Amino acid sequence: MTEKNKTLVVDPLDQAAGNGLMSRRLFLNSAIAGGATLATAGNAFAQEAVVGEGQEEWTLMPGDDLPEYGDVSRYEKGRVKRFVAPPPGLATASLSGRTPLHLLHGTITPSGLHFEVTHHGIPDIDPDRHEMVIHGMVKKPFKWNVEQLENYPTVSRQYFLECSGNTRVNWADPKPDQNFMYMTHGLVSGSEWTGVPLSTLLDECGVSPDAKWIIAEGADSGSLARSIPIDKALDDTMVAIYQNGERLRPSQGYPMRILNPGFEGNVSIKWVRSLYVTDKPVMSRFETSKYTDKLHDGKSLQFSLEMDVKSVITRPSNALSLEKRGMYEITGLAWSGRGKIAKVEVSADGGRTWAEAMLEGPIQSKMLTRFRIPWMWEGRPAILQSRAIDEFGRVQPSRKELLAARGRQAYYHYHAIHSWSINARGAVRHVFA
Ligand SMILES: Nc1nc2c(c(=O)[nH]1)N[C@H]1C(S)=C(S)[C@@H](COP(=O)(O)O)O[C@H]1N2
Ligand SMILES: [Mo]
Repeated sequence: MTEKNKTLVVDPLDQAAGNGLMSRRLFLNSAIAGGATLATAGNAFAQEAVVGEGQEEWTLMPGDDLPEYGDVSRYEKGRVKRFVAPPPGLATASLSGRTPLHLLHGTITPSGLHFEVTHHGIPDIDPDRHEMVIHGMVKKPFKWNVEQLENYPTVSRQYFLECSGNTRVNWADPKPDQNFMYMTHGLVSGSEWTGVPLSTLLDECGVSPDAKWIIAEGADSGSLARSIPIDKALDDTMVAIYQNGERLRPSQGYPMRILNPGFEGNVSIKWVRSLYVTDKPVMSRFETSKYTDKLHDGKSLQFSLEMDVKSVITRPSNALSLEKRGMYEITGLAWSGRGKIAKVEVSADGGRTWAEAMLEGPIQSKMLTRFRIPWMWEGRPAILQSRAIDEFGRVQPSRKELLAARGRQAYYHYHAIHSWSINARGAVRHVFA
């Protein structure tokens, strides 16, 4: 195919919304399907030149020995997390590393790239000297080390984890943040978590019928503590010991952590050492001065634990500009703290018209869902947006709607529609639309 006839003639019937959005089925059922029609297609090559000369050195000699624990290719070492420096002068500084969502495909975040938030650094825990105890309003307190937990019947489930501070720069900024998207959205990741349902362990201890809360506390130096409602603890909370098939990474809570699916990340206590069963919340600093939500009237919401319905386009994004006109795939991630994603709509004209994106299955409750839709970019300016809807009919709000409802003094739980503007040269910027 020559460069010239690569320009695609698109059947108007395949158009699904304004400014070039195509039917989500286009790549599936069209005669024009295939890499050659994409603007990002590879280079043409002259057949004769390939054989024989100019052989690369790796084709000429035996390769390396086998590693005991595999690492990524040395050419991939630049695909790393990004850190946000704590404000200067803080004694106990929180650190966070953000997942480079724009460099990943699928829905599972490689363990080494899982985002992390730690308020007191990463403790170096010897698993032989670490135990978790359940005590308080129980018939019989028990404690377990990781070996003992591993002998229980475990469950493996895929869940997203999101810090409620994710995307918080978008609350107040007078100007949209132009850092690459992991700075705005990189505090969310998806994993397969394996662990023991907390209900199994609570059962063994015999929880009092008057119990209402469980206070989970970590073994890090600041012993972060949060209160978990008993209904959640008896529903799907787990004590996770594996992540993506391997023992937890130190950053994620090695050797054991609480995982509260769909809840704000802060409640999923890492390095957990104590679960205290009680009838009232602990009112720790992390559920009073932090992780509460200021409202218009000066009052604050407390225990706003469930994460909202949210989505973001990861490609194209401000880290990945468009090089030429033609057909692209718009793709991104959607999630809801309450259940499954039911639908994602995409707009290329700043929200005037919307087309339904294809959701990649199996769609799992409280897990990232990938969406895709073909887009014909003719070189005109565009504003790309995605809007997620969950199985309970919750719709991701526009920025305007969210600010009207919550005001600008809010800090956590920003989840509005995110907008990428594309100019005639294909450069992508974050805009408030
Ligand atoms: N013990 C302990 N647990 C913790 C934290 C912490 O600093 N200490 N940070 C919390 C916060 S704010 C978040 S968002 C999640 C992040 O989990 P991750 O680092 O595995 O992504 O862990 C939570 N659990
Ligand atoms: Mo967090």
